Amino acid sequence: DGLTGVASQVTVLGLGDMGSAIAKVFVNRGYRTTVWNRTASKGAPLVEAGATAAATAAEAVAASPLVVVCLLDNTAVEQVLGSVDAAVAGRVLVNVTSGSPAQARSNERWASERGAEYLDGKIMGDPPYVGTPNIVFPFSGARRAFEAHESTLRVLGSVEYHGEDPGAAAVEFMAQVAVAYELLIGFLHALRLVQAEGVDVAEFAERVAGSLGAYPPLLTSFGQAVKNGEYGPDLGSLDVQAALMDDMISHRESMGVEAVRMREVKDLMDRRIADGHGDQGFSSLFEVITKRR
Ligand code: FVH
Repeated sequence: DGLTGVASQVTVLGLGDMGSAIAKVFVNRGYRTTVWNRTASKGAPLVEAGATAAATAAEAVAASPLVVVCLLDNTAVEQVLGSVDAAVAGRVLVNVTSGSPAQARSNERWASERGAEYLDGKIMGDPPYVGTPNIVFPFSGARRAFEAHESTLRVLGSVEYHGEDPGAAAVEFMAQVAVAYELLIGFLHALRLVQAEGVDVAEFAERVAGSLGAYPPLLTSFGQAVKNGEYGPDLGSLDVQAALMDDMISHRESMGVEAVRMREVKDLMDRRIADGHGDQGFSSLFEVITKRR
């Protein structure tokens, strides 16, 4: 069964762009790979490459000790696992479908009630990078299952283990996605702003790309400041930074560009200053984010 030893047989449920990339890597690395997809025709290229197509999800699960689930969302996961039900007994389920920590914990309970072990995984990267170190898979859940199958999971890319809480990988994933979305939506607004001022957006993007090298040390110093609750005047004191905010906001508004994020920054700065911490820096805004009035 899936709870002992290294698997040479793997099942993949879900053959969208990501599931197909995962299955292809297993086939290429010599794993006896069984695949299943709701729309069966998507399995054809994998069968041609050497995989075996199962007629049902339950048959696919029965074929291998290790079962990787890669579907659109948790609703699809619940539907597909519901059709499999007791056939998961003795299997290790590795669910790499995007979803929340609560969903991961609920899936773990479902698997455990049926005698399966559950690992929640998330995917940070795109399908072409599967099988390379340039895609990251955070995992969490049963340590025993992770350690038994770590070498197989490493075939997929860079692997991190975040502990026994099945929700931990989703916590990491959702926070990393949030950082990316917040950064990128801010960047798109900046592109709107410079374009409205007649600046070449591609050239501006190149300059921003060049300046991103300054961020890693800033992020790690913010992490330390928040952890220790000790805030130096990073990016300058808030008193000085706040003096710019009205101009930032009115410039955006004058160019017809959304200013909601700049208003939020100004509001946080004003509150931190009102609390008597105008001598501290940007990282200290963490304190007012967590203490809403
Ligand atoms: N593709 C990417 O770049 C991102 C990278 C970051 C992580 N995501 C997550 O990976 C999961 C799968 O994404 P995907 O790219 O493979 O998505 P699709 O190509 O749209 O394939 C979706 C598969 O899910 C099946 N499916 C959907 N609903 C159901 C259902 N109710 N019952 C059974 N299967 C279902 C769908 O089947 P079909 O439409 O082909 O019949 C596909 O196999 C996802 O969580 C991303 O957030 C990928």
